[in-house]
Amino acid sequence: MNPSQLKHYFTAKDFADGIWTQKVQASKVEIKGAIHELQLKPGAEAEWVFVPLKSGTYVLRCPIPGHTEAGMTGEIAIKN
Ligand SMILES: [Cu+2]
Repeated sequence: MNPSQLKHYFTAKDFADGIWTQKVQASKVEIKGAIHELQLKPGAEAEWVFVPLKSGTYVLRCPIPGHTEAGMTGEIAIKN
């Protein structure tokens, strides 16, 4: 969910290679197949259903200039 007035990206290098995407659901559209990146426009909401394949810790960030520096980062840990 992106509750702000700006668009944001959700980019996690390597993360997309370590999962199997079952579907991405947004509004009335369901997308199936390999997904590597989502862009959420202001107010947008999307559901990403996936099966993790590889365990590891992946860094995610918003690559828009200034956003990573402002702390728009995170971590996804997949454990098995
Ligand atoms: Cu951002």
